Amino acid sequence: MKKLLVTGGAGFIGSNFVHYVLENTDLHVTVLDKLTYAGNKASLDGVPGKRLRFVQGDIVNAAAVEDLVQETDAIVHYAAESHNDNSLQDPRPFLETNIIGTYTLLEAARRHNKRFHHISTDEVYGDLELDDPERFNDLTPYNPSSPYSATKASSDLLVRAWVRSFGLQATISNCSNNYGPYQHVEKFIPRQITNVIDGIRPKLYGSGENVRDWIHANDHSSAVLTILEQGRIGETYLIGADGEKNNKDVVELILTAMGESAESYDHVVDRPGHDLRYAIDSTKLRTELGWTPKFPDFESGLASTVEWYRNNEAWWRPQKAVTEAKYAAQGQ
Ligand code: NAD
Ligand code: TDX
Repeated sequence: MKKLLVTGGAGFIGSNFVHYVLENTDLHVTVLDKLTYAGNKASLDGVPGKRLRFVQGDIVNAAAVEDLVQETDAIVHYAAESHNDNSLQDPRPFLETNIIGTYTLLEAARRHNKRFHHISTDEVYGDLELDDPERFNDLTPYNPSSPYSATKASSDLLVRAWVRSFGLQATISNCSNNYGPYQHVEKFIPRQITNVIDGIRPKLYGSGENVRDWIHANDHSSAVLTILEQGRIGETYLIGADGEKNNKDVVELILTAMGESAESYDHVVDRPGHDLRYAIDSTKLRTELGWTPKFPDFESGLASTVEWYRNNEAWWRPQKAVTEAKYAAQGQ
């Protein structure tokens, strides 16, 4: 394997993956990204440029995809509409990119017999009670709640069907909530960090008891590369770093890390259908492929993420006002 096609490589997790691959392997990477509101070419600044090619294009467009798939060795598919709140306002782009876009790539990969790795989320499994002793594993039944997670579940099932029906050489990974540099300010952690920088009180949906299982984006990248290199075809691997925290605790940690009082946040209107808790059991990935996270300490990872947003205001500033105006219109 010498060449990778990375869809959505100008987004949050995709760009972290491109940095990781170019810094840790000799692979050549082509990024295919539509540059929606969530894509930013500047997220790829500073990578070893000779092994990176950037192509602006839409994964829904079969003609745009065809040659790029033909000339690569493997496809790592990150491109998606990714924000739950947006999917509640307007689901259509989610159906187009997440379902039809994945279908378009699968057909091209099938035609050219290419290795395919599909990036997905723990949200396809629905949510858990706060006191449920079980965590999600690759046998947990699908039970998505939002338009976003329903489209991700659809795309996972398409990949499984292409493996079974057409013998596609594919793997799937379902990861928990990522944090780290280059995450759009619409998402929970960057929204609150940039709010504090701007002197706005952080906004907690509902009671703030909802639990997310946090993993540093760098650990997600190392897991994906491990699966790409060593994963068994047709298998699903869950990626997680035992990082469960409720939203209230995360907001308090952000405020404290930024030198503010831990109570200076507001409760706002809850997200409709808000999943209560996600939690990943990543035993299969750890025992079968020997993967372990390198950034298991959430508090120090959060502190370096705060530093990144303090030092990279030019990267996030253009998105901030428009994002907050959207939230204000929703009472959030
Ligand atoms: P993001 O919204 O930050 O980035 C998505 C990228 O895809 C952007 O660069 C955007 O321009 C691009 N894109 C969107 N539609 C496209 C299209 N039609 N054609 C080509 N490019 C298109 O998302 P993210 O948070 O980096 O998530 C990336 C992937 O990881 C998604 O598949 C998501 O479901 C999955 N995931 C995310 C998380 C998380 O915590 N953020 C956790 C688990 C899985
Ligand atoms: O201002 C906020 N206040 C708040 O309390 C925002 C933006 C969010 N929240 C809550 C909602 C969630 O319980 O914080 C939690 C995290 O919210 P998001 O960052 O929107 O992430 P989530 O909905 O959990 O989904 C994320 O993880 C799974 C990614 O956005 C998805 O792409 C991924 O599949």
